[in-house]
Amino acid sequence: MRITTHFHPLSWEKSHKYYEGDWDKVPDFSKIKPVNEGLVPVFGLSKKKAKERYGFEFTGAIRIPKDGVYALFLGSDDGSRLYIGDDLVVDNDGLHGLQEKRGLVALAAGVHPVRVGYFNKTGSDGLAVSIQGPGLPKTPVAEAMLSHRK
Ligand SMILES: [Ca+2]
Repeated sequence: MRITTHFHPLSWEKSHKYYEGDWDKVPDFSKIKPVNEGLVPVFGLSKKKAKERYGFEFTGAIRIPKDGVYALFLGSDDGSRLYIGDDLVVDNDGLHGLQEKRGLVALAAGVHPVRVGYFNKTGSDGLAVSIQGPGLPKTPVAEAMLSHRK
């Protein structure tokens, strides 16, 4: 656990890249050509084109209200991974039905880069990202907490 350094929010876009493929784990999306990409308001699967064998990578910036230890929750079917900066904070990877994993990270007040990788192989799908921290009951990460380039 460490305090992630601040970065300039205007250098980041809140976006998604959509992929199609057959994976058993979240792949290295940087090595795969996306089918589609664009801005999205929140983490979610609304931009999917297929029901199975697809994935997303979401990037953006999350606004942290005050210094403290935060819990990040990642619920998914199938696998997902959440990074703050370069740190893997929640690892919910692999083939499984809907399940939630939690990770703890100490964060300074301010804006931090966040990245979520997700895939669904077959059957049902789902993705939910939540946060809990000092004075902040567990809540889905809302559009107001996420930044993108103006
Ligand atoms: Ca599935």
